[in-house]
Amino acid sequence: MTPGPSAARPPLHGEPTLMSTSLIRRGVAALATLLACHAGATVVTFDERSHDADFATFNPVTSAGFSFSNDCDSSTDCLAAWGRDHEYQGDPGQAALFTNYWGTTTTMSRVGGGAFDLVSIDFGDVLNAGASVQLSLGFLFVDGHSQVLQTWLDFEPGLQTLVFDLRGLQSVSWSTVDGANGYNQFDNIVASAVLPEPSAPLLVLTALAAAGGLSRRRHGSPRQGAGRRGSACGRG
Ligand SMILES: [Ca+2]
Ligand SMILES: [Ca+2]
Repeated sequence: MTPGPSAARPPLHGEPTLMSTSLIRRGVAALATLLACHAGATVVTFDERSHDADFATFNPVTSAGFSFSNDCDSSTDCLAAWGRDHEYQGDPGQAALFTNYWGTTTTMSRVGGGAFDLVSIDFGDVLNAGASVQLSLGFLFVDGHSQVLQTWLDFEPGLQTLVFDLRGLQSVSWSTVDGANGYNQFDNIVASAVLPEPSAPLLVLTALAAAGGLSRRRHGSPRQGAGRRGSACGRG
């Protein structure tokens, strides 16, 4: 018996597949949503370190998938946070971190390594008084090149946002190189991990699987989709 046109068989080499253009379009849209979900940046606030003592010390600090270590000679008290209501607290009611030793360098990298994009960091003087601070920042990129930036902070109490918008960093380091004191306070670091790019075949499979899921749901009974609604990123 000769198979009819609807019988399942693999497409021949060079033969158009049976997938409709609308199905492909839906798959590409689902893929765009998938990729957009990984593009969100994290804000590292250190607020989980807030406390009611005068100050508390740490080193290193990990927060929101990033590691912060300071090169002071001591091992565990190189970084610190003023109490949440302390007059020196750069993030009143919460926590910013500060360098606990004069002239030391703090380095940020991803926990476990890997590339990240850096949007901005809030900086201030350690006493939150508007003292003069000249920062030197060193950016190391995953492709091996580096960049140095020196800048003065403002002379106002409170933190100040420095915007960098740099992509593909391996680490960023900063230290106070001039000014009334050799310390600095930092908070609200906006950064995002760069995830490995899926290979082209995996991208296609992901798009087709997403399109297939949409198609099945479209043809299923209304009850099959009940209780599965969430955000476009599959959370919430
Ligand atoms: Ca904070
Ligand atoms: Ca300031």
